[in-house]
Amino acid sequence: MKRTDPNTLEFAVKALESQFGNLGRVKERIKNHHIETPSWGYGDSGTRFGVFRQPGVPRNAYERIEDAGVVHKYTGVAPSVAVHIPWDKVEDFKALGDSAREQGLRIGAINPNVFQDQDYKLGSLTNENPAIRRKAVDQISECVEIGKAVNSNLLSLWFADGTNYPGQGDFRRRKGYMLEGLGTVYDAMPGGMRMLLEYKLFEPAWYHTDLADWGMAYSAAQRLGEQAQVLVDLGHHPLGANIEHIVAFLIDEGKLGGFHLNDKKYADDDVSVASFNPYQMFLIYNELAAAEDDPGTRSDIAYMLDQSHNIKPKIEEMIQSVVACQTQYAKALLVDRAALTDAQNNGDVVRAEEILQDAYQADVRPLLARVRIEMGLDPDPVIAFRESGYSEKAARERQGAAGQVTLGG
Ligand code: PSV
Ligand code: MN
Repeated sequence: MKRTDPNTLEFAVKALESQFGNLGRVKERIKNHHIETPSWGYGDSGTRFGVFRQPGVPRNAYERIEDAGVVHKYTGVAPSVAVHIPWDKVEDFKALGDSAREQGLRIGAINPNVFQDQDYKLGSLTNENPAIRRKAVDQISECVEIGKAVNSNLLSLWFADGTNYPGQGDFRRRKGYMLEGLGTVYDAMPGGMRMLLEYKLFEPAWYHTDLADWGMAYSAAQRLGEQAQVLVDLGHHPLGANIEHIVAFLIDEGKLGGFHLNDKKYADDDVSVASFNPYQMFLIYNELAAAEDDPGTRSDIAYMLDQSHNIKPKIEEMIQSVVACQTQYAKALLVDRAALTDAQNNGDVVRAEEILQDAYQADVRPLLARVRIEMGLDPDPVIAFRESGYSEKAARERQGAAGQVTLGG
């Protein structure tokens, strides 16, 4: 980790420009590419084997938002924070929204937690007990109200609902319950609000999950209507799934609502974005950048991190992850789309792949440093954050009650 050398920075940006042409538009797009950070990524988190507590972690929702403000301060592109209810439940949500605004932030996606209450052991919206189904609907509808109070237009839904053993539940009956519950919540949403449906192959249910893959989430979103879309969490697929293809398909259908960005090696590992598989992240961004260039596509896609920072210091990992997104997005913006289409039309497989590689292999770090300088930021956000002394101050000041503990992301 070295500071950007101002003498070589301009030279490196010029070298990129001589290869890829004027970068003015690319820089503007990077400045406007916003990544939302999750409140639950700032608190202590871990695995089912344990939680390693870190000094200075926030003790409540207000302090989590304060930390999100710091990530925005050093990156300039993380102006919103997702909340998880009841983890972030406060008396006065308007006051929480105001406190976010004071830090230059807004509250983004509202995520109801319908997976930890003891009542949900056999399902929330899909529970055989109508009283429990109603309880889940009420809890999610309360999040619609919270969204209205904090001026958020995103309701982000993930369900742990599923079964652990064959015979435990009736797939089709549960499917009906799921659609019925979602329909009630959908009808309670105000006009501008979007419902994002997040699917996951497995965990904590090991036999089947009610919304197991993009096709099931897509089918539910189709039935619900325009305001329902699919959320792609990068960790929620079987190993080897072609996520960029799923992304392209959903974009084309106008049904890609958002992302939970992270990386994985084995399962839903929730490690930092692009730490294992940067090429996959590049190929996903390649589809997104191409869609942005296509005037016919719906472009209201929410980019959100969903990671579990159990080993790295949380704010640093968050900054690192935002930068990792910017890095792969910047590379995707360098792809020569006209040349790529030409190579595809001519069946030139080697040239097509080389065009992608030209962009992917480019070192965009000087470009991102240049962008930050133009935004009035320090070119090296992790180093600048370390030098600020914020972590040491938080460790001194945030003594006492342990904060919220989460076990996944
Ligand atoms: C589930 O694994 C998930 O990805 C959902 O988005 C949850 O809301 C989040 O992690 C936190 O548990
Ligand atoms: Mn997620």
